[in-house]
Amino acid sequence: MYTLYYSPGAASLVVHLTLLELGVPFELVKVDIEQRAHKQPDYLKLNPNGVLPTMLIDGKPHHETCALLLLLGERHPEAGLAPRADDPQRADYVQWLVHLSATLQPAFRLWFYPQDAIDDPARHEAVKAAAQRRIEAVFGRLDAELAQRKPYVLGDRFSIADLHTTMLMRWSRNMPKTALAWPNLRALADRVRARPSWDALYAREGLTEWQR
Ligand SMILES: N[C@@H](CCC(=O)N[C@@H](CS)C(=O)NCC(=O)O)C(=O)O
Repeated sequence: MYTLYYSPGAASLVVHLTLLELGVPFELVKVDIEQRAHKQPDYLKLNPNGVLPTMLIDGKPHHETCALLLLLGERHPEAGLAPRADDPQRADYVQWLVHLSATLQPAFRLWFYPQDAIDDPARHEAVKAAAQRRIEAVFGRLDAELAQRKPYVLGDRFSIADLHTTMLMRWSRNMPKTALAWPNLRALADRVRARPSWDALYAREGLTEWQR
């Protein structure tokens, strides 16, 4: 049994979407970021980093988006959303997920939280400009890779890597250049956004922007 601690649209979104795609039972607990509930002792006991997501797996708390995605894929091989350890596509799958989490996601963090990098508010715009350059560079490279593999990250095979890519694309929706400007990324996001899980996610998280 899974319990996902989430905030609408946050990094928890891709874990939520993966749970919906897997069709497994789970519970949701909304964490009020505005009220800083994720920095309170009760939540910090679950996730000492004070960030979303956290997921209870059989009652035990775990965190880190990429780790949760890898775990879910492995725990439900019958769903076919992650290549198994002996599958030739496994290496590309793990590489793509880790690249998103280790390179693109931290650049987005700088865009959304420039105060992580530097206290002086007068320099936040410069931090955001650097983050934007990094984000656009990654999207450019991912688009070029997708051009070789399309329509999905693993070619013909749909996987959790497509969900993660689409969530991070969504985060660019209010940036000067959104991820939809890259044609292969856009085609991928359109496929993901056409799935019933996407509408279910929007209904359950109360989201509206960037649904289609
Ligand atoms: N490395 C973590 C980062 C998670 C993260 O930065 N979550 C953001 C939401 S997208 C958060 O909790 N922000 C609130 C804050 O930092 O105060 C992961 O991948 O799970």
